[in-house]
Amino acid sequence: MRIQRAAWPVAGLVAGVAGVAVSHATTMGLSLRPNPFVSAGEFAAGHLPRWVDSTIVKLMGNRDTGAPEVSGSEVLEPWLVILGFLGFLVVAAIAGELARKGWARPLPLQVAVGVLGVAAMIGRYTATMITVIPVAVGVVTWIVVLSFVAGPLQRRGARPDDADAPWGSRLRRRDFIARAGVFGVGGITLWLYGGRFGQKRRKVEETRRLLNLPIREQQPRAAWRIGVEGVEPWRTPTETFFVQHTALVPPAVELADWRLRVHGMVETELELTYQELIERKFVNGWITLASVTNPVGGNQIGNAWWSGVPVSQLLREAGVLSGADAVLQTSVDGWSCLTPLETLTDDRAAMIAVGMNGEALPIDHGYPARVIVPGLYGHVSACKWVTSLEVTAFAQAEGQATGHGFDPLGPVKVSSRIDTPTSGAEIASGPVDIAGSAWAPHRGVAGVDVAVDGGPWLPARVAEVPNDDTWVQWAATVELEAGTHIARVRARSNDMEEQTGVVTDVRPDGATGWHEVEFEVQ
Ligand SMILES: Nc1nc2c(c(=O)[nH]1)N[C@H]1C(S)=C(S)[C@@H](COP(=O)(O)O)O[C@H]1N2
Ligand SMILES: [Mo]
Repeated sequence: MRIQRAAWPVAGLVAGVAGVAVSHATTMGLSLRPNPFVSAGEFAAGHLPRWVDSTIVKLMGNRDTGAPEVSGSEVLEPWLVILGFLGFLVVAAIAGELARKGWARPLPLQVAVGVLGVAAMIGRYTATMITVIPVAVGVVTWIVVLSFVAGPLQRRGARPDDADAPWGSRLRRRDFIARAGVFGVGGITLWLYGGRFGQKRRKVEETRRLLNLPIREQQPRAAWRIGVEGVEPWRTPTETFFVQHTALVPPAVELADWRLRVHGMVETELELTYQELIERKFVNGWITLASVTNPVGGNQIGNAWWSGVPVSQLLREAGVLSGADAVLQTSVDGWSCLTPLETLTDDRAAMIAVGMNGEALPIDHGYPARVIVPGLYGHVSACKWVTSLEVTAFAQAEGQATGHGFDPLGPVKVSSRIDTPTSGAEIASGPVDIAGSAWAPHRGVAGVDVAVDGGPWLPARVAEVPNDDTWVQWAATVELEAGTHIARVRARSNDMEEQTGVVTDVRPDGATGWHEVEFEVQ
């Protein structure tokens, strides 16, 4: 009888530990930094009342040591993490006890803990969906394991002979002990070894950070900014640059294992190590990368300072044979795309990029090397973690990415976006600044027009740009009466293509239509 009473909290503990272990392993596997307990500890330590902080510093008596000031929160942090974990174990045991009355009983408690965990994660870091995954996975594991381990303790479904004393059944007791044992041991093992997940990525990340590349840094000039608040930065910060790939987990490539092959319809095959690649002539350039899947007004577009080796140089070294008109780029992860040969050999700055915004290429953006071709959408050109360039012909080959109903040539369409005002904004009366960006990569933007409430197109001011491969910032100032207004934008490329107002979907060759916003002037 006594054993049976303890069995419920034990089931709760086992389930809780399993949940924490799975959450921890997921955190590591996704290479997010701290698990929810560490996040919560850091958060709590960062919000200590001042008197707690100063008391600890006094207790530490580190005035006479001459050591650098230790803050109370730094001292307390590891203890807060442990405290949080112990607190969780108590809650887990209580959840087990609650399960006695039915499996759904502990649910509110478990969900509440999950909400706290999510709050801890996004309170400390940027609120991306991915930081929530380890907590969600952990809570679901906790719930499922609890009902499974406690299953044999439940009266329901008992056989007639043991209906009155479920614990009296030896079979059920054995069943419970087996389940609790397996999940308990499994949970603790996973907890101890879960740190191995994602280890490779952390190691690769370490190497990447210490790399010293011959990159010439450049900051955007003031003249490239239109100077209106609310416009997306002209240089997209790496942290907010859009990320698109089919791989669930981006490949972590060690430099020693990486090679770039140039082969196919060439006179001489090349196989370069990373070192051999970066010893070649370097180019740097401001280039805007857009995705064909970017909807009108969307953010699947970014502008960065890319550094690398011209593709044309490698192709020249290899010697392209006649009859070739395409290059099949293949990634370490198996993704591939077919790129028009001409765009890799003409005057544009197509490159094997190893640097982005003055630093070694981030893993998510294709470390150690990816291709960037000015003027082409990513799906036909921007192979990340690239390892092979096969010179071929469109008639013979097909890239994986070109088989999804998207245009195989992939030139970026002339397009534009209003960043401010945002849709639904309420603006004070007076002159209104309407501003945003416009692009026609490699052709360049010749002009931008704005129209308000279906009125005539008015030319916008356009900021300077260093070259035709980037987007431009634009702005127009209009006097508007109080009420609801609609603003639209259109751009024109240097080769006189005007952005069409005809609305089409992103398939097959990129969305069209004018971006418009509706806002309120007070
Ligand atoms: N290996 C690999 N490379 C890839 C992709 C991919 O799924 N796998 N997606 C492509 C697409 S569709 C785009 S738009 C760009 C996006 O590059 P980014 O993630 O650096 O912004 O990468 C391209 N390169
Ligand atoms: Mo894309």
